[in-house]
Amino acid sequence: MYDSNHLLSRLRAASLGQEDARFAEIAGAEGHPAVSYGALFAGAERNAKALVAAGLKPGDRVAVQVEKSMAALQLYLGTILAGGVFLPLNTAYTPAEVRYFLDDAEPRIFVCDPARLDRLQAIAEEASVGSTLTLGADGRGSLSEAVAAQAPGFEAAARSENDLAAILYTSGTTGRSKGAMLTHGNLASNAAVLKETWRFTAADVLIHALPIFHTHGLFVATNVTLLAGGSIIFRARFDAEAILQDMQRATAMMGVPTFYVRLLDCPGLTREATAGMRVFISGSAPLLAETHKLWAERTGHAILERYGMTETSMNTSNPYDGERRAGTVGFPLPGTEVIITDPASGATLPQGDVGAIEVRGPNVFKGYWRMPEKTREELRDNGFFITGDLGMIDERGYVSIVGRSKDLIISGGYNIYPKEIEALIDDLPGVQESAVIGLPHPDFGEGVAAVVVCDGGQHLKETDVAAALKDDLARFKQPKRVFLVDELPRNTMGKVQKNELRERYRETFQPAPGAQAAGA
Ligand code: MLC
Ligand code: AMP
Repeated sequence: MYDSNHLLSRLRAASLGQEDARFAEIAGAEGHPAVSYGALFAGAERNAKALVAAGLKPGDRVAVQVEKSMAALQLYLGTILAGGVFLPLNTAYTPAEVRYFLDDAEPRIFVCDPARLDRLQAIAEEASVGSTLTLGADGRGSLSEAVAAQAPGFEAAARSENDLAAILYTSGTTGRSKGAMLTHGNLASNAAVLKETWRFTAADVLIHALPIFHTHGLFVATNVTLLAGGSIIFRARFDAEAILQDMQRATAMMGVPTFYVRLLDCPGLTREATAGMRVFISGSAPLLAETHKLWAERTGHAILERYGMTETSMNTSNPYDGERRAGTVGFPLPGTEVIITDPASGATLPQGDVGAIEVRGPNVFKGYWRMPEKTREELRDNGFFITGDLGMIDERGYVSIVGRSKDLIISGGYNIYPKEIEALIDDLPGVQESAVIGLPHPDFGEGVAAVVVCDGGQHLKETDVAAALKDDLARFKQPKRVFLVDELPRNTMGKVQKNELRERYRETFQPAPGAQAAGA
């Protein structure tokens, strides 16, 4: 029934005929209800029908800003089944941020939380969205009603590997978010490679505590499990103590480094507690070698670190068998090429040199939505994508990321582009200019701080800046500290020296000397 749909036919293959097999345990819900594969896909089919009834045609975007739930996952699968392009949005985005995505992507359908409908309905109408539906964390809403009215059974829309399956927005160095266009082939090929590389099978039970609006939780965790016919323990949010309990029944976990740092703070994290676990995978942000070491000492497991991006899905991974080298992101995945180039000339550098990381393979996206120039700047004619990360490949072939050529902060696995925040701060009355930087943070890896120069004679306070950003920026992007200064350090070319600022304020979020470090 799904044969003509490139991605869904693959995601369904392992569970065909296994209708009663468990796909998920809904952790935290009363009685921990289980969802079978049969129920998962019946729900996806109902969603597909409801979307088509709401006007969806193949190729149309379905923008979604809803809390994590099984119904939201079925909406993802239903969208693909109906030939739509899934466009998930971070639940932390403010209406001002959502407005940009709706204007830019022109979705046919927008699904939001019923509690936010009042504020978002008008925005959706102004953006000419065809139909706005709701889906709450409790499963209620107009989409849920439309879905419940449908019977299962749906002839999948024909989609080939080059058709779009999703658009995921990723912030840009200019402050304007870019929609990364991911095809059926991108997602299917990456999931297949990861399933093999990490040895996922139907016997696996994955702890799924990541959000489902990003590549990591939506595609890596979910698609790999589906492809293997395994199951997940589905948690609405990260909770270290609850996850320790989950490890009694699980075999695998995927998380951002903050997960590991927080778990290390739990006295219950021991060899015994993790004895049934097969693999711990980390990515989305650098895992400190120290965290890797502490984890191995406490649990006997070497965390398997991998490297990916919204635009490329996963590129490299430490080996399942063989040494998982702390501080490296392992080898290029089968089918993916990684080269290190001279940032200025683009020439490939000799092994061991540090340069720009470029990747090519079936995982690499099709380009940025309606941004041909941006696409040309970052995606070469020969298929190599310039990641914006700086790195090297050692004599054994392990890739290390040593820095970024893009001005980017990664906080708790979320990407934050300083430019977006600086533009808002610079617009505030009384502000002359600002520089937003990432500083070492014991929990989030990097924490956002803003350094602000006031207009002569103005006496702004730190809290004035924070209050002014409240309604415009998602909470995780808001500076956790604001410093008011007389001037910003500049080099002879007039460029603001962010390195100097990072050095000056580097202790800001660090625990006081003598206090116990947060696990890392
Ligand atoms: C929450 N806060 C954050 C934050 N998360 N601030 C900065 N960075 C973050 N990541 C804020 C909250 O708004 C709150 O602010 C305060 O910090 C404490 O919140 P919390 O309750 O402790 O946060 P929590 O809900 O526990 O979330 C932390 C987290 C979450 C790490 C679990 O951020 C998370 O799930 N991150 C994963 C992101 C992810 O999936 N990335 C993958 C991207 S894909 P206040 O002031 O109100 O108290 C990708 C490609 C790849 O990168 O390679 O995978
Ligand atoms: P995103 O655009 O949100 O998908 O974030 C992608 C970026 O996250 C990459 O370009 C890297 O800078 C970073 N990243 C992902 N995985 C790792 C990792 N294992 N180590 C260091 N950085 C990583």
